[in-house]
Formats: sequence, C-alpha cells, structure tokens
Amino acid sequence: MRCGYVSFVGRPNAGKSTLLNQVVGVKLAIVSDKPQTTRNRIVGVQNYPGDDLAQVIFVDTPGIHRPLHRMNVRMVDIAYEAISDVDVIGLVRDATDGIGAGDKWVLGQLEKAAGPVVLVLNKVDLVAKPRLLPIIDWYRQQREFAAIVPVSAKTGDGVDILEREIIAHLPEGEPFYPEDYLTDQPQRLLAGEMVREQLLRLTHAELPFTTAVVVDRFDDESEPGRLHLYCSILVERPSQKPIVLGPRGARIKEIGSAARRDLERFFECRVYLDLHVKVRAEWRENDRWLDQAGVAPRSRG
Ligand SMILES: Nc1nc2c(ncn2[C@@H]2O[C@H](COP(=O)(O)OP(=O)(O)OP(=O)(O)O)[C@@H](O)[C@H]2O)c(=O)[nH]1
Ligand SMILES: [Mg+2]
Repeated sequence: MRCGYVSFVGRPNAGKSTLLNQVVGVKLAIVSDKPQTTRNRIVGVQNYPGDDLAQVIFVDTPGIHRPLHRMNVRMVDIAYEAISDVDVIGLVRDATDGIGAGDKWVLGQLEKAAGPVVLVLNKVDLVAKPRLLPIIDWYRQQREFAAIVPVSAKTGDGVDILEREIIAHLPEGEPFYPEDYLTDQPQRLLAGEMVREQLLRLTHAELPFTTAVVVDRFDDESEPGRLHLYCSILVERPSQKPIVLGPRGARIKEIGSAARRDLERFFECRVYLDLHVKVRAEWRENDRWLDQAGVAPRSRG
C-alpha cells in the first residue's frame, strides 16, 4: 500500500482547484474564471482500492504570481511551502496558454521540490492534441518529469491516468488518516468560501481581487436542523459597496440565495445566511484581516 502527499501547484487559473475537486469527487475548493481565486492551502484525501491501493493526500494551492500586496505574499508563500515537503508535485499547466516568463519562474521554484514532478497539461478539452507538442517539447528541455499527462480537470478525461502515475511515485506506507477523512478545512472556512465563490461569480468583472469574506459567526447549535451563518463581505473603498449591493440590494440578495443553495447542499441542512458589506481600506495589507479571511500560511497557524 502507498500513502503520501501530492501538491498541485502552478500559475493562477491553471485549473488546480478544479483538479482537486475532480480527484476527491467533492467540491472542496472554489473555482472561478478569474486568476488568484484560491487563497489558502486546501487538503483533500482520497483512498484508492485494488491494485493501486493507496491513500493520497492532495493539496491545492494558490497560483504562483508576482505578489503586489501582503495578501499575495501570503498566497505565494502558501504555494512555496507546499512545494518543499511533499512526496510528489503535480505541476498544473493550462494547455491553452503559450509558453511565457511565468513558466520559467514556476519551474525555478520547483528546484526546491524534493520529490518527482508530474507535468499535468490541463484543459485538453479546449485544444487540439498537436498543439500540446511544442509545450511538451519545451518542458522536456527544462527539467526531468516523472510523467507528462494531458487531462481535462473539468470533464475528468485522463485524470485516472494521472492518479495512477501519482500513486506509482508515492512511498509505501500505511494510511495517515481514517478512511472517511476528507479534509482539514474547518467548516466555517468552507462556508465562507462558498459565499466568496458566488461573490466572485456575481461581481467578477468589477471586483476581481478586492473582496474577502469573513465568517463572523458559524452557529449550528442554536437551532436543530438549521445552520446560522453570519458573514462580512470586505471591500476596500466606499465606491465598491454599491457594486456588491446592486440596485436596491438585488445583487447581494442574489449572492445570498445562490450561496445558501450551495451551503444547504453541502451541509445537508437548512441555512440562515446573513451577509453584511463592510468597507475596510487596505484589508489586503492588514495581517489581522488576512487571518480572519483565512489567507494564512501554515507557519502562521
Ligand atoms: N474547459 C476547461 N476549463 C477548465 C478546466 N479546468 C479548469 N477550468 C476552468 O478554468 C478556470 C480556472 O479554474 P480553477 O480550478 O479555479 O483554477 P486554479 O488553478 O485553481 O486558479 P487559482 O486558484 O486562481 O490559482 C475555471 O473557469 C475553470 O472552470 C478544464 O479541464 N477544461
Ligand atoms: Mg484555485
């Protein structure tokens, strides 16, 4: 039996979170069509039976980019931490992008990787196979890869091959977690992320990076069968508040009902959701707000 840690790392928007959700079969990480969606380390544990008997601890990470704010410094630190102490790296690469400076930068960071690196060429549902060849050639010239696997994280195409390659490179060992263990994400953080996903979806064009969700209260005890969730949506400037609220509060209402549907499905109970917009100038530079918004490298606790 094999057991070990696998980090999905790469540029923003490559499909790392979509891939995590696909391999664990549960939506643990939120996804959006804008880069820099993931802001923390998200663990998902999957057990494999049969010939590939294994427990794999998958780790999704924020995309590697040039950090311009304290928030982004934390995000890339989380990604770098997830490179150094794992058994296998899955370098997730959007196959629809041409080679650029970002590729070199990410590969440079992977020099700290102790274990083998598997190159995951993602979004192959969008590109013709021959277009993968120059990318594969370029990567092969840069370093050694344990395997190069084209996948579609979205459709699941090729993901079983990727899982087999990963398992083959894990050390032998007993499982670290019980079989029903899924994630170390606290429920309140998962809940806040579900709200943030709808916030991103419904304000995406106007406010891609300047919002956060802080869970002020997660109360599943006061009322049997109903979760009470109180969240603050942080914006940086007063002018951003009406964008979240929408005309006569229509948009925040839409965010709330969409998030409530997801929360009810995930937590399998009724949900009372209270959303409140707060202006917090420079929250992206403020350690206290970053901690509360769950943007915290492991070394900070
Ligand atoms: N067509 C297609 N779209 C995909 C695939 N994988 C991811 N996407 C889309 O690509 C976008 C980014 O996906 P994410 O999973 O959020 O990417 P990420 O690498 O986690 O991004 P960050 O968290 O910002 O670093 C979303 O719109 C996804 O739906 C794929 O295999 N095919
Ligand atoms: Mg992500």
